[in-house]
Amino acid sequence: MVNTTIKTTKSQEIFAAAQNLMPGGVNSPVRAFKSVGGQPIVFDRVKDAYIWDVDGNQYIDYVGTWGPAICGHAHPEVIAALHEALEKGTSFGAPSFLENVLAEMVIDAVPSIEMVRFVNSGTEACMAVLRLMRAFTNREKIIKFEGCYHGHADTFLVKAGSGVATLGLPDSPGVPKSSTITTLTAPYNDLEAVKVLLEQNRDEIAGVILEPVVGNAGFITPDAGFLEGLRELTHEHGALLVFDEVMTGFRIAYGGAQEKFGVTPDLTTLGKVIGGGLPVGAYGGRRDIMSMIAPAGPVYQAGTLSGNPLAMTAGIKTLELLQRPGTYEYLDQITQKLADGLVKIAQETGHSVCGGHISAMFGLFFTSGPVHNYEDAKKSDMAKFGRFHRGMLERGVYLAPSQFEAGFTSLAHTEADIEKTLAVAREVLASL
Ligand code: KE4
Repeated sequence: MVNTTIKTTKSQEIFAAAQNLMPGGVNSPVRAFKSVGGQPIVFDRVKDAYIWDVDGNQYIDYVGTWGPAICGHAHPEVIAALHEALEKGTSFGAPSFLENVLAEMVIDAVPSIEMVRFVNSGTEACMAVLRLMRAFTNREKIIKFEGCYHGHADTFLVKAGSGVATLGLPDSPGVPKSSTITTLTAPYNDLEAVKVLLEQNRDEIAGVILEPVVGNAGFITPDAGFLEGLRELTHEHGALLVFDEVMTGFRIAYGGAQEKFGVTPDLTTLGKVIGGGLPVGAYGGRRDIMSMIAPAGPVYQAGTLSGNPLAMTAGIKTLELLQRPGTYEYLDQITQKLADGLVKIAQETGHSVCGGHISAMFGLFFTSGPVHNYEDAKKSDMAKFGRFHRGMLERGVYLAPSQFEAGFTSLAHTEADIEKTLAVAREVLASL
């Protein structure tokens, strides 16, 4: 039996059955709660900032289906737009005006994007952008950063973050050496390491790809000058700069981290928010580079459900909601109250912690820190994080089930939700 004070009978029954049907009982590893212990709760429905599990327990949600629910779950205007779209069919596999609409919104919003291609996940977007950067530069090697996660394509599964870090699978079986031999890694925030790699592999690096604010090694922010330094170094070496904004896009700011920090990459990947909870990924950037993508150019990439009308509809409505005045001020205000409150309460109850937020993204490490990179993040007390996670869960607060993830707020989170979360956190932290 799981040592929990909340009634989770139905969750346990369903999850037990799931494990005979799907590997680990889940369709994405991090959902299995492996690193925090205990069993996951099985969701029944979500609305606004809340989750209800199959046993009827209610939770304040800080995962937001890993980012898409930035306007709150099941926003009435998104649902209404989807109902209308559904009447016209679920998939076309042909051009539709909706694709033009969302493409124009993305191009208008994201500084680096002059042209965009929609796909069905962040992984697909990162796979495509990898092929594109290699084709454009006629070079094969890439530089990524330890702890950053760019989806599960072979080439990126090297010192990756998120579920890979959580499960301690820095180099997953089944990934041939030939796929990773061209992947060079550096510590996040270490410009000197990047400079050395570029010089040691002169004229061989197609590009540098990173999360401009890390969410997959826990929440790690770029040091002052780091992003600007990468922009200069990649220019100097004829390499492309790629921001993976699958998580940060439209969350850190409407124009993403590149707008917030004023650094414009050559290519950007997106996902999550732009699908409003339906499967969408995207990659885009300079017109001269994107024009290489088939059928305009020779670089092949395709997808049956790419630009799906339902996903486009949910994305369009979500971005419309985010464009409303006061959105990012509100997100910053409530997330600051939450993140600063959690750090303060943890310190008051005797824990070594560090953490913070940028806009609607936050994180907390059980280490005095500071956390500048993945090595620092790995020094945090994972066991304590697991106990914290379970304690919060039992009191109706749903946090990401891994130290190597970030937290997400939404426009639906109220001041009262934040107050309640901080009160629960004080109780849990005092008991750890
Ligand atoms: P997806 O293929 O999961 O849509 O996107 C991959 C991806 C790419 N780049 C970044 C920066 C990402 O954060 C992600 C996916 N994020 C994880 C959460 N850390 C998705 C959750 C999961 O794997 O279940």
